[in-house]
Amino acid sequence: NLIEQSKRLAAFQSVTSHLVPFPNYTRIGIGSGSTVIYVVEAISSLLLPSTLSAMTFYPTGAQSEQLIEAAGLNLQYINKLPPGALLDVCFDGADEVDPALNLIKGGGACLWQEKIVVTSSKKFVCVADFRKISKGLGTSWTKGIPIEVLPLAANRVLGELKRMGSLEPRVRPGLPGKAGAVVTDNGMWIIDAPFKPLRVHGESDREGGEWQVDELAEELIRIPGVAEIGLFYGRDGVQQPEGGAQKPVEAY
Ligand code: DER
Repeated sequence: NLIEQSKRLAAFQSVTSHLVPFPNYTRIGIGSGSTVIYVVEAISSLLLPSTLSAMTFYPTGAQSEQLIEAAGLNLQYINKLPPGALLDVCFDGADEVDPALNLIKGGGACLWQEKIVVTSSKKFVCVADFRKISKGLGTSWTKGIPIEVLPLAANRVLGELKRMGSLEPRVRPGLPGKAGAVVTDNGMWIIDAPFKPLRVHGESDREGGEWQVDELAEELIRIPGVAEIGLFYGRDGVQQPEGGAQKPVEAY
């Protein structure tokens, strides 16, 4: 169908542009979700076996790890990266992309390891089909900003989010067959916190609950009990960690 075709096209285009021309890359990060399945398919089909055998692939969670293994690619974990070393490139999806390439991520509850891998990479290629492009985060992805939290602190965080103007924040329930909350690969819970669409530039209207994306991110990450947030910065975002990228190179 159209959506799957556009995801696959975006994935093949991103690998053609950001990996095929660089056979000397040795460390590649692989994100989580359904679009990244096509990224791994593209990598397996567009690169020579001899090139692939010299590359190592770093996952962002259990699903990503399975993708790498099923494709017969060399698997390694980010904790094996020498301190100060960076991956050459990482590919990951997004739930929503604003004009400054700020992202909502975490629809697949893998945001914590994703942000670690993204910020351990020299280049972050965000693979996002037409549905994800929006004028302000929260416009098309209305489920809320995914926030990874310590289960013990979930109620405290919910209260803080409501105080900040989140509309009905809630702990993400498990799917049928899993009583209770979604438990992430890190043993944590996810809270989805809907806000009014985030402003790309300018300042927040805190009283009105209309936040500017950077200002909201800086408040959310400080709430005690929050492990990581599903807001990733684009080009105009806050200073990137030394050497690591949070800004996607392209949104396809
Ligand atoms: O959970 C995540 O961060 C995923 O990368 C998600 O944002 C993209 O998932 P999709 O490719 O299935 O839309």
